[in-house]
Amino acid sequence: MNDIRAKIEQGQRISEADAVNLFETDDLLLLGELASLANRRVNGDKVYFNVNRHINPTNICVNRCKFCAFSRSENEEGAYEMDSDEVFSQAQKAHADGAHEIHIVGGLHPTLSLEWYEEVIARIKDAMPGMHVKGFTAVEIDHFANISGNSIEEVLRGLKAAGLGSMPGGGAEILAEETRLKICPEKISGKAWLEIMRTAHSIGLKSNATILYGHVESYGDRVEHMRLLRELQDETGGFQVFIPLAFQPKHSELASGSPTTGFDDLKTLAVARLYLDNFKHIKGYWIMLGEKIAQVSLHFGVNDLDGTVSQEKIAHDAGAESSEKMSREDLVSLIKEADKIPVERDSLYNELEVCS
Ligand code: V47
Ligand code: SF4
Repeated sequence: MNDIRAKIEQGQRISEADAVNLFETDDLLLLGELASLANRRVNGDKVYFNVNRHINPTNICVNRCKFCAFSRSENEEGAYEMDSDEVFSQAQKAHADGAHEIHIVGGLHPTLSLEWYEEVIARIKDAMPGMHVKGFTAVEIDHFANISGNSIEEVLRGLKAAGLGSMPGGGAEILAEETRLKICPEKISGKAWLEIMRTAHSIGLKSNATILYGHVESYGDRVEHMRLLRELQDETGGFQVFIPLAFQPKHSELASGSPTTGFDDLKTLAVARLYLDNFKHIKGYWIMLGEKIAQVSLHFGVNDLDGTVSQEKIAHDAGAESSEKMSREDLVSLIKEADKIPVERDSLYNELEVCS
């Protein structure tokens, strides 16, 4: 531990073995101290948030990952599919409520065409040019390539031309292939996920990156996942933020699992901050962490709390107990009460307002 501490204090990169050791320690307060040191060096006491809304156009999905309680098969009870007017009117409502970003992700629908998605984005951007559309995981991009016959790069270029501003980090799950096969056997491989992100970055689309933790994976899997991300980030610099997603265990095929502990949540966020030294931002996604752990995480390396969110479905279908949205005012006071400086950001991390 002393060696690792010295490396971090001197701003040196830590190794995979160091990261596993950090996961294995029970000295949570030491992890918090070191992660706070690393975070302060790049972000000071600022904590970012944005005003956004999630839109999930459909939950019909051909993949049916074992951890997912959101997806349905076609014609199954609870399956839904919005028409483009509905997606548009949800975006309009978000705009009227002051959102700067809409986050669009959904199931892999067997028949909705790539053109349908392009038209929806173009319509939103036409009516609300200032609205940032962050949309479509690498898994959806692969699906669009399959149904359209276009290459990954053509799909990404088409969506970008229609107005896509950046990509969320979903679909990464666990990139280590053996464990990935256990939790989402139908999904694109970890290698394919990374390749799609590489292509997105190469055409100027920034993206986020996630990890889904707290199910059947080992600490070694978590570190392998972060190693692959750190290497790609060294190459492209295209990732904006890393977001650990705490597994919500209810109503899915992996439903026998228990929720993550606050201890593991804070540890995972702190190790991410320490190992991913080339990611400027680490997000504490309050929807999955719960508001209280998210607040404490601001002293464990986290400098971003996502946003007001509004209408979250993926975590809540799997039993998340957090609210489905938070007001801007509540987010600001949650950050201030943790003795940090709230800063409203846009989707590309430009500062909009320092709320001191
Ligand atoms: O890819 C599915 C995860 C992801 C469960 O980029 C689950 O800013 C926990 O990626 N328990 C989609 N997680 C959500 C996502 C995301 C969320 C917020 C912000 C950003 C961003 C991205 O949700 C999926 C999957 O990894 N997921 N089911 C579950 N039961
Ligand atoms: Fe489909 Fe995504 Fe759910 Fe997997 S996580 S079943 S790809 S909606």
